[in-house]
Amino acid sequence: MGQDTAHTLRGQLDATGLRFAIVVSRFNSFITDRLLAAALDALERTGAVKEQIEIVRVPGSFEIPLAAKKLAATGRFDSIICIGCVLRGETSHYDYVCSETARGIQLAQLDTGVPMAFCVLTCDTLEQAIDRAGLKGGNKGYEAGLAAVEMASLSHKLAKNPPASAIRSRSKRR
Ligand code: INI
Repeated sequence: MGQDTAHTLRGQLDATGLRFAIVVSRFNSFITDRLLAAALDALERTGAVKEQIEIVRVPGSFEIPLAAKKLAATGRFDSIICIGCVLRGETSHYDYVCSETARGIQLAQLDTGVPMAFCVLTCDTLEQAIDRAGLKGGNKGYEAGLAAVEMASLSHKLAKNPPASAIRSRSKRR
């Protein structure tokens, strides 16, 4: 059977009616603010309006997983975008922050079932980060925004569940 004939499920790039949280680290905010702007642009271009988006600020990347997990546990969001920027210093601190942040975000999405887009840059230099936050390498925030929309849509299809907004308006009616 060719790929064209196989039944294929995929998420749609349509944010209508979906709710998003964006967890943003203040550390290296020169970079994370640019990633945030691009993530918002991606959500808006796919149909989200500001009432569907909540932004939560945390001190550094290491704090992102806990905030993301708590937001997911509220049941109010269809997808969460995690934004940070870790730059290599002279010690092994960088390695711990990178690996625990990535591991924590992965665990948080697996534990809660709420998709989480990973937009934590892990760079050797500020120049590398600048390139990925809007210059040479495009903007990873935009990619993360699109991934969040696609995964929210796919996740509802896989679970045959309505979006969180539909659950909330149904319970309000009761
Ligand atoms: N946090 C970052 O997001 N990026 C960094 O580059 C960074 N460095 O280099 O130290 C960083 N450290 C802070 C860390 O994320 C925590 O906020 C801190 O350890 C307090 O828990």
